[in-house]
Amino acid sequence: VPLVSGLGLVTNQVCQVGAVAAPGHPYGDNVNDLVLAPEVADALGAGSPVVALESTIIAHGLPRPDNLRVAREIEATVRAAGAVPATIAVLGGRVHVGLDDAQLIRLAEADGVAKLSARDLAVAAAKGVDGATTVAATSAVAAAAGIRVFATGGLGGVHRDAPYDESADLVTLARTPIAVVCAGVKSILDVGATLERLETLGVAVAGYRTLRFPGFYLSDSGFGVDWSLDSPEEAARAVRAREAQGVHRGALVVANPLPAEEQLDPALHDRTLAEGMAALEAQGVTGKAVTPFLLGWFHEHTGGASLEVNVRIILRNADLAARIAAAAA
Ligand code: PSU
Ligand code: MN
Repeated sequence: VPLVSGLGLVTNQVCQVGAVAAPGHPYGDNVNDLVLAPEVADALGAGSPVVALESTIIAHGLPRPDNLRVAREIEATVRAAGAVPATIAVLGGRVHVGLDDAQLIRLAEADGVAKLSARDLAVAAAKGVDGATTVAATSAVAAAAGIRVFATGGLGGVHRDAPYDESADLVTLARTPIAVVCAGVKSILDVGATLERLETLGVAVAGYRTLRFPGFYLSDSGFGVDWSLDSPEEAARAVRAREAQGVHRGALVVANPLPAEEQLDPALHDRTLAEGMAALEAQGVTGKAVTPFLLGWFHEHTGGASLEVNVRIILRNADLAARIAAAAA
């Protein structure tokens, strides 16, 4: 297996990403052992737009068989908006940046795919397992590969009830230079506390064409933000400015709300969430199982409405992320 410095030289091999990962990228001096899909390697080498996509949505966030269909639709949406999709996942312990269709199928259909945060990547490599990457792991891998923009559904954050539970998405975004397009944080969380933590951690937050912070299934979480970015070009200028300044090493969250007419009915949302929280406690679900449990609860108890909304969120974010990546390239 050849080891080559620089992107775009080796495909589907161990690729040692040395020197400059992407123009001006602050992680350029790191050395990474990543398996780049040929198309992703070529795009990064050429400075063409690439959008990172997470795999926890596929393996744990969406029910089968919709998950595979949606995973393909997300990639198609990124392509249609002019960027190369790079779904990130761990296969046989190796960190992959960009999956082919057989690999997507493996992730969507296999049982026992691990849910991997950034801290799990090295142990997963030692164990040789398959795993899906959360926002934390995906953003860390993407930034290390020189990808500037990442699309997901909703970030993890501070959970509502004791025992205290805060997603590693927050601290990881604090030290990861990437733009994350999402519909805010999942509405199953304590949104106010999560926004406070994002501020404390120095994660930049801007609404996309709004000063209201979106609430994932809901267009408005009830909280505001200090900034709005009003076009892909303006968001791309922020991406480039951060790189040029070389001061702030954390993420830029671009919070893209669903139009009000496309959100989940707020009354149905609140009722389903209250029931889901009660079920969580009754069944003793804790830790990393909480988020998949609550998302699954919504999908089962809204007659498919939350699934439809979740898919729309992801596709809209994929489209916007691709436009930002194209404008930044
Ligand atoms: N957003 C979705 N579906 C998901 C998730 C986010 O629309 O499945 C996943 C993301 O991977 C996120 C994770 O990083 O949930 C958060 O899990 P936890 O709260 O255990 O950190
Ligand atoms: Mn947790």
